[in-house]
Amino acid sequence: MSETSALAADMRRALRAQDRADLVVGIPSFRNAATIGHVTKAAAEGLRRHFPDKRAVIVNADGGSEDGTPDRVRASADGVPTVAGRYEGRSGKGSAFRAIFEAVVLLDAKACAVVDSDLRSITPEWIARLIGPVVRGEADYVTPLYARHKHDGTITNTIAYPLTRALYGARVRQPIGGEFGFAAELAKVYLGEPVWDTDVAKFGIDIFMTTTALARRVRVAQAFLGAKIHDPKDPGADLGPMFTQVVGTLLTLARKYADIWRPVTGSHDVPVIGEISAVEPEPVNASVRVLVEKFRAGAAEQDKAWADILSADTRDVARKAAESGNASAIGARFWAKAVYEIVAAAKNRDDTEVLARAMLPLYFGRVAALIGEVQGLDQAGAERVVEQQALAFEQTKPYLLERWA
Ligand SMILES: Nc1nc2c(ncn2[C@@H]2O[C@H](COP(=O)(O)OP(=O)(O)O)[C@@H](O)[C@H]2O)c(=O)[nH]1
Ligand SMILES: [Mg+2]
Repeated sequence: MSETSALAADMRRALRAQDRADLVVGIPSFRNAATIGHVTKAAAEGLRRHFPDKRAVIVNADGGSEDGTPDRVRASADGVPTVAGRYEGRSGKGSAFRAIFEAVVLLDAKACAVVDSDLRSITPEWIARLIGPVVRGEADYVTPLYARHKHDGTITNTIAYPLTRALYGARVRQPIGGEFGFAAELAKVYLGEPVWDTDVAKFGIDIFMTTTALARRVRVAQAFLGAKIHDPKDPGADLGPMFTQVVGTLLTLARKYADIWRPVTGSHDVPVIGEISAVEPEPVNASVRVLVEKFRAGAAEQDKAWADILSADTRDVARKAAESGNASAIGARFWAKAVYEIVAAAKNRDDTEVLARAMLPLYFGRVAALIGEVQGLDQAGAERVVEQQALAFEQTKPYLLERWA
């Protein structure tokens, strides 16, 4: 049974007790007491400095932290009205966002920004750049653009960015960055979609928001935010569940929006808000040894699934690369083809999570290969490698269309 609301009674009451608002800043959290105070302070200061004439409310939707996370928000809001509490329903970031969308509607707000609670590098300017374009009527959906260390954002770099770009034709560099700005109408669209029992309630939320915005052809802009510094995750150690949630959602949506992406060829730039400047992000660790081991173990585990999903050629190359521990065989073109075989398999299947799990070992292999490809390169050099890979996805798209048909 699907919950009809993610807002618990006490949060709903607290929101009703507020006057209506123009702007909402939403902060999802789960055990972020150490960092959320700084995020709240930056949000409050951004609202005060950049939108002095607007009425704003900060909404913290928490997953039941025992470390006092919502208290830190209340204590750090510097006089900006704040509603902080626990959301209802499945635990996950997406349920927290659902509660925030509902708060936007209840407060009759016009625009909202959401920011992660583990951010160290957020400044008041982020709020201006995320909500400003929506307030000024220049965009309906704003994605972040930041400098990330070359080993951070591996799900973004290997699949979310290149696949979203090739499917929907928009060069949204951080489709799952976590920080977004959007118009209230879009929040209503999100609430109306029948996704809240799926991985969208978890880490599928970001790709759901971006894909829905692109498929509906709303006006999208990217906000340059400098460097993203947050609690880092090692791609080998931490990212398996997040990968299947993001990719499972991506595949489900590819199925739903096939009529929209099939005619799209090439891609176009998405406007950037704010001056892009060079910034040095903090290094993120990635263990190639762990990645290659996960590639090997996952390949053995998924061998039967691969037989159903992948072409004989692709399976053969992937198997040999995994068995010999030679991840460099998972180059950009090969990776694009393998991804497309899995996307095409989603045409006639509901179990996209199974398909995402079949892709996971290949992703570990691809990340290991990519770490090799960007070795010794600076930020700009690594960025060029990611762009080359995105081009490979665009150029290989006819293969997807062929397999889809
Ligand atoms: N409410 C809630 N928030 C979550 C949950 N999982 C993650 N978040 C929040 O979602 C944001 C992004 O999560 P994070 O782990 O930093 O993911 P990443 O930065 O994408 O690797 C943070 O603000 C988290 O506190 C959850 O289960 N419930
Ligand atoms: Mg984070």
